[in-house]
Formats: sequence, structure tokens, C-alpha cells
Amino acid sequence: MTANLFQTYALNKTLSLKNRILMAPLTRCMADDELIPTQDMADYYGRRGEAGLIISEAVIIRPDGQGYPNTPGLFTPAQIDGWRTVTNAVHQNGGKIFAQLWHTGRVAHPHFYQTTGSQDVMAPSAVGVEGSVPRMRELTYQIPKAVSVEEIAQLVSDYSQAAANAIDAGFDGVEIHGANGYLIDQFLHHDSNRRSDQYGLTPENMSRFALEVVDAIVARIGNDRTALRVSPGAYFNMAGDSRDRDVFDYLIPELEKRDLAFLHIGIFDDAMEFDYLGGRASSYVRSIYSKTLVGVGSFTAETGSKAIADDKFDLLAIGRPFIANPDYVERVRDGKDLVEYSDEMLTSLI
Ligand code: FNR
Ligand code: 8K6
Repeated sequence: MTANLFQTYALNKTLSLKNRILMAPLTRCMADDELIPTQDMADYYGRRGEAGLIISEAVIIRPDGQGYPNTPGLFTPAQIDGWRTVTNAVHQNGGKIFAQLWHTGRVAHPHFYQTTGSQDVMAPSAVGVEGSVPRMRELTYQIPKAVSVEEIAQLVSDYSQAAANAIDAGFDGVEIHGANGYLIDQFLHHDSNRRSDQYGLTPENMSRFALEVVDAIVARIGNDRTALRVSPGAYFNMAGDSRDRDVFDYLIPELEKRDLAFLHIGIFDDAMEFDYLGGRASSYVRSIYSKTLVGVGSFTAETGSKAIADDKFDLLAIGRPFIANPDYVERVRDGKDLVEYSDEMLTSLI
């Protein structure tokens, strides 16, 4: 019933996956205080080597990208060395792993990077989010600073450096985090992008930052090792706007031209429907993107297998069930019961 999940899948000439099950990116807030991955993290990822591809938890590209405690980085030599231990563990177990590259934009908090001397929160426009940092409720979100064109150029350069660092650390590629209301996504939605310069107002301008990051990374590490996650439907740290549709109508065909390793939807439940997308995010993207698409969001192996059989997407990413079951792939293959996920499991790495 889930046999199609266990077919091999060639992403391109460089990378071939042993099955169609991806481990979704899952922030765990378990890096050490220098944002270096630990041995426990290497063991955790190593145990999941049976996945066709692991996408790492989101990894910040530079200090002011941090919005949660102890999220790992990929901008110091010690962080790169720490990740090398992780990628070795995955490769020794026959797996593959991409790094998810992250800047939280207006959801960053200077508490986390106060030692750098910067108090600025970087975003497309000076429009804040309501609320405060999860699990650190005393840290309320600030009104961000609208980044200058020079600062945008530096951000693009920092993304591409982080991608080069990822390859140096032994990752098989990178997934750019363009989803879930973080920096890149903030440029793509009218709620957070109120600019009137070459990065705002029109679909082409609002897509410019995302495409500059993609192009800079492709130039550095190759399109065959570069992927992107996007959330056309706003649902997290973001208010939707019907005009956002035109932005993604422009962006997604532009991405298709780049011939990336894959495009991945960022969402918690793919059953969610968005009026301005005419239904599910995955159906919308599938209708205008013909290359490899990764679906995710409250799927079981059975419902995900059926979605692939029905040509809704090509690869299935599994998040929370992978937190609860390090041997998720083996259990599905052997028809064994799964351990049910619960939020309490977030306090330890099994
Ligand atoms: C997530 N998700 C997520 N997404 C992302 O792009 N980068 C990240 O770092 C994280 N971190 C994260 C942490 C935790 C604890 C959860 C539960 C989720 C979203 C995740 O990748 C996935 O899209 C959702 O969990 C939906 O898939 P499942 O869990 O229903 O299979
Ligand atoms: C990368 C994020 C760091 C922390 C992530 C923790 C996520 C826990 C789950 C949060 C769920 C929010 C989903 C919102 C769905 C709204 C549906 C209307």
C-alpha cells in the first residue's frame, strides 16, 4: 500500500535518493551556547539515515538571524566542524542530508545576539509581528528595521557563504528556508513587505530577494544541490493578503527555470485551503510547477503514498512522526505500529 514510497528517486544527475521519504526540517533548540551542534544531535540525525533525504533543522546564517534559543548556526569554524560530525554520522548510516538555511527576519530577537553589539531586527519593512518568543514570553517581538539595499546585498552574500560552509561541513546540499513567515517569506507577502523600491510593490520586485538568494547559492554550490521551501499560503507569523497570489504566480515559474533539486511546501497541515490560492498550497504549486515537488503536512505514510500515486507531489516529507520514531522508515516498510508524537517529546533527542 505504501510501495511507491520505497522507490528510488533521482533528483538530478548528481543526487539520487534511496526512497521518497524525507525527514522534514525540525527545529529542536538543542545546539550548545555557541550554536554548535552536539554529539547528541549527531547521534539523533545518524539514527535517521534510512530516510531518502534528511533536511536538517533550520540553521541560522548569521547572528542576527536568530529568533529561538540554541538554534544551530553555520557561520563559525566551530559550527562547521560540529556539523561535520553530524553529516559523517548520517553518511556512515547510508543517508543523505541537506542543511536548511535560515534567517528569521522580523521574528529575530536581539536578546540572542546582544554580544555582537547589534540591537537591530532586520526585515523588509518596519512592520512588527504581535507576540513574543515561544518558551521565552518575556521577549516580545520588536518593530524591525527596514533593511537598506546595501544590507540586502550583504544578506545575499551571507546566505551564499553559509551554503558554501554547508558543503564544507559535508552536507549533500542546502534547502533555503523561504517559508513560514521568516525573512525570505517576509519579502514575498504584502503583510510584511511595504517597500516601494526595487524589492517591493510588484510581484517581480517582491520576488527579487528570494531569487537573488537562490541565484547566489546556485552560483556557489550548483543548482543540483540547491532546494527551496516556500509557503504561498500565509499561516504562521504572517497575515494573508489576496495580492500575494500574484507574487507566487511570478516567483514559482522563475524557480522552475532554475532547475533546482526540489521545491518544498512549508505547511503544518496540507488539508488547509487558501481562498486566494484556490485551494491547497500543494495543488496550487503543482498547477504551475512541473519539476520535483515535496509535499508535507499531517500526512501518514498511507495518505502520503496515495498523494504521490495521485500525482499531487513527488516526495513526501514527514515531520512530527519522525521525532517520535527514529526508525520511521523501517517501521513503515515492515508494517509495524508507530509511536504517536506528543509535544513533550520535544524536550529530548531520541
Ligand atoms: C517544524 N517545522 C519546521 N519547518 C521548517 O521549515 N523549519 C524548521 O526548522 C521547522 N521546525 C519545526 C519544529 C517543530 C517542533 C515542528 C513540529 C515543526 C515544520 C515541519 O517541517 C513540517 O512542515 C510540519 O511539522 C508538518 O509536518 P508533519 O509534522 O505533520 O509531518
Ligand atoms: C522553526 C520554528 C521554531 C519553532 C517551531 C515550533 C513549532 C511548533 C508548532 C507550532 C505550530 C504553529 C502552526 C500554526 C498553524 C496555524 C494553523 C492555522
